[in-house]
Amino acid sequence: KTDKSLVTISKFLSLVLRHQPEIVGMTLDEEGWLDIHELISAANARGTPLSLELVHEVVATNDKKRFALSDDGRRIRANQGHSVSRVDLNLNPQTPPDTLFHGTVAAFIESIRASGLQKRSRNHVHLSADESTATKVGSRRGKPIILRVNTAAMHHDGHRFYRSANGVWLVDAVPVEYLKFP
Ligand code: HQG
Repeated sequence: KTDKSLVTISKFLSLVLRHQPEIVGMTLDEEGWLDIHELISAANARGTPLSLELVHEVVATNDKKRFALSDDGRRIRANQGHSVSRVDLNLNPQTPPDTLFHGTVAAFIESIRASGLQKRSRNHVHLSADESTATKVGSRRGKPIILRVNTAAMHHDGHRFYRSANGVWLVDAVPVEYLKFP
């Protein structure tokens, strides 16, 4: 298997497990899980070659640890990034570090200054623990701009933070008064 084929499978799994399970005729459960064997059958029926071995390899080697297996190994879900609004990952609120980072691009700055960070199509605003990760996130869209988030103040003011299994910080919104622009 080439790295490229694993990336293709990771993209397919992200699409199904975060956004559009209906493309394989499936529905995520309330915590975002799908039965792996049902997923494999559904993918193959749709012409996307998938096997248990490939699923395990993608889960184990994925650069951002995007997917998790259930304890019994029978189900799979995406660790974060969902747009399926029904999904509640059922994470416990956690105290964030005093500062987190958000990587974005210049085209969005005016709007962010007006309305803060909004979750847009996803279920949460995604924040990074370090600037280098935020830089990578921003670079997906162009020249990155890094915003610093005063998470200590947000936490003090009662905003709830969650940390996904792969280390991404999640919050409902970041009002503009907690943002520091470069
Ligand atoms: C922007 C990837 C205008 C925000 C990454 C971002 C991450 C606003 C875009 C994960 C805004 C949403 C999520 C406002 C926020 N006005 N624009 N008020 N508030 N935005 O993709 O954080 O590889 O939904 O700055 O690594 O870019 O898929 O969020 O540019 O972890 O696993 O609206 O996706 O992970 O974009 O990325 P996204 P994101 P994966």
